[in-house]
Amino acid sequence: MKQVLHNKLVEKKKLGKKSFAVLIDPDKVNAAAIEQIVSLSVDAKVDYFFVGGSLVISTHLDECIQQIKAACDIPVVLFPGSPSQVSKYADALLYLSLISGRNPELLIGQHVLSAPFVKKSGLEIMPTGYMVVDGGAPTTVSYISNAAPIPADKTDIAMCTAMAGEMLGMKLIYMDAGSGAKTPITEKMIEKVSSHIESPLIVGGGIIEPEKAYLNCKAGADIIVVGNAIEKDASLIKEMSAAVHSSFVRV
Ligand code: 1GP
Repeated sequence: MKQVLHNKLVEKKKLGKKSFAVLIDPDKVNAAAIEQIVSLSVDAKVDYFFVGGSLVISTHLDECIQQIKAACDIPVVLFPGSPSQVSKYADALLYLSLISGRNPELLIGQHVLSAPFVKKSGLEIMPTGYMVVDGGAPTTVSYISNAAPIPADKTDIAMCTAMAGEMLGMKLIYMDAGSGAKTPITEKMIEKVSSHIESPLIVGGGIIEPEKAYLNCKAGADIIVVGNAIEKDASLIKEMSAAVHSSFVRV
């Protein structure tokens, strides 16, 4: 199996380099918005585009990714809410297992059903332990997943969940307070989790200020994901990216 992006991430983590990912929800952007986001992202040296959403209603996922790929070299990583959000035009797929929940469908069920199709896609598959943390608002992800999030102050539960995910073979851990979360994940939880795993740690959900992105990185996040705030104000891409990259930690 391909491991190009994953190897790069591991390498970056060893060097203490942080990455910034812009999340594009195909439901919320048209071609003009994608053009603007891509252009600002290239200028701001954004590291990845994550594409997907808990509920993608529109049918232009392929077109959305093809447009991004035609305009730049920034890798496109699928962040799917369901197996229908797999596109061969992307570079990689976060192969998410919702390890914070107890919904068997999202732990393994949907993976079984879509395995041959996913394998045939030729995408780089990145096994990802996906942990939803309470962000103070009922988000689409918690409703759709029908699974309780980890309480925001239960850092030990988050730590043990991430450790278990890693020992089960997940190559990445993604802590998500949910898109549009009122309260993003605390630095305390990020510190606790990151100090107990070796895998790169992705953090997102409700990050609206560059300062927060910076603090999250200092606490141990390796990739910061921002969606909502950028949909509202694309000019934030520059500041967010600069904040994440300035948090470089020499290790
Ligand atoms: C959600 O982590 C992502 O799954 C990003 O969240 O849209 O709130 O930035 P926001």
